[in-house]
Amino acid sequence: MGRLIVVSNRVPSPRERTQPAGGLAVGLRDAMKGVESVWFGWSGQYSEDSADQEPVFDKVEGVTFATVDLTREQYERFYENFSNALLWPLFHYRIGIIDFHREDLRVYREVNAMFADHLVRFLKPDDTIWVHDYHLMPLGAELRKRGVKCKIGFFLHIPFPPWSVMRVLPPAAEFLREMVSYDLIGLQTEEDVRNLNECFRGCGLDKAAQAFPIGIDPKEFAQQAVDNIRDPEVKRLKDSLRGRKLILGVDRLDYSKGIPERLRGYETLLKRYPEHLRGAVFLQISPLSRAGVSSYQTLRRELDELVGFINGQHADFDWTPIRYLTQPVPRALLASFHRLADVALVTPLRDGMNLVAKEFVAAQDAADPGVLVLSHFAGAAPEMENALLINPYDCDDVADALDQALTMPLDERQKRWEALNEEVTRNTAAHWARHFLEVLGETASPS
Ligand code: GDG
Repeated sequence: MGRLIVVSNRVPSPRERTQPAGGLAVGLRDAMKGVESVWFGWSGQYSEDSADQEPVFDKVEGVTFATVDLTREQYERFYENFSNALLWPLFHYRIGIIDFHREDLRVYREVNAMFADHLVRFLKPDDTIWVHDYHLMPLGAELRKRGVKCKIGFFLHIPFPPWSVMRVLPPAAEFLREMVSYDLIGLQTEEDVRNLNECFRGCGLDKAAQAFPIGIDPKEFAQQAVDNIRDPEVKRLKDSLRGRKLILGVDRLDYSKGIPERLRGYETLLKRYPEHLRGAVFLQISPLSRAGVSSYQTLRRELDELVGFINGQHADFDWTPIRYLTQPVPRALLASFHRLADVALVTPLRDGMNLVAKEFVAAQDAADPGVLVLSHFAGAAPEMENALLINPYDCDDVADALDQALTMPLDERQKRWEALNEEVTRNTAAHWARHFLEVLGETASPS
């Protein structure tokens, strides 16, 4: 068997290489075990001239990490502008906030070509290449242009929009034509598959994608949740609740996650179900993300105002309804916070999968599990029908589900949790990676 070459925009930092954090890194590392593998991508560093550089190779526990730098201009135009201020909102159905500039497209293509130039120098004929995410959609075509005949698979971690939305992207048809170069295209859900297949048809292309819903490493997360439950920091959170129920929200500060909608839903609960006033605390952990992109700065200001407004309206002198953090919480503590929580509130307006929903389930205590309130628009929703599924655009729907969650009897909580946990345990990150690679291996060899 040849080598596995994983390509993603960011590769794990030197510290994360020995301690992979999060489902994706853990799942990929599992798939890389026992196979000679290389993980190629951006170093996270800048240099003046990215074309004239040699990749840095670093072998850790059998995986070779190969990284290259970007220039500041590439970081801004390829990563911040084209990837995060255009493709991200577009693929999350937010046409109203996209920002297209031809110069950004030029640099997006330049970085994909630069990645391909570096890769061809160390690729071997029997390598299998696995490209990840929206930053690198044209990479397969760039590799083919350079004569690469290896199997190349692509997995998109975010949703794929329908043709009526996708065609807003000026180079949509070009991108779709280029995606045909991949031997296998994996998406998160059946809905995404329908959308991409419709886009292919819209452009007269004969190609089809497949769904590979991503999972987490539930054992590892559950273990962290149990191991750290007596940590002094976790105890501090527990003591601070003084018997009140804990509603938890955890998301990068991103407009796709529906955080303002969630806050309005919680405020509606306080207004319509006043018995929960002082009876619960809502902890929202939202580490800052993509702070250089203006739509993220706007969201941050909106949240600052909304949290202040709701707390001002409803707080008492010894009770604050919302605790809001924009710093990240260490993963080990986060796992135990999930275990302490009575309710997880996961309300994306659109999300590829949403691993937080799965992490919450994995972290629960089977004897006294919490309740998951989950948006229909998370990619995880079709697998998690035993959650309380809500429409985040309807604050009354969110409030009703919160009330139901906060008052749900133990036997119903257990029944729902057991079904959810079975699903989370069945479809792990390791299973996801192995399955994708298996199907890629079975595709007909490129001619
Ligand atoms: C993309 C897609 C898809 C969050 N806050 C903290 C923290 N986190 C961790 C969570 C979870 C991860 O970050 C977030 O994963 P999600 O899946 O929820 O969302 P995205 O970052 O948008 O990921 C998504 C995913 O790719 C995988 O395919 O599911 O749809 O958008 O693991 O726990 N971790 C720590 N501190 C925090 O404060 N340590």
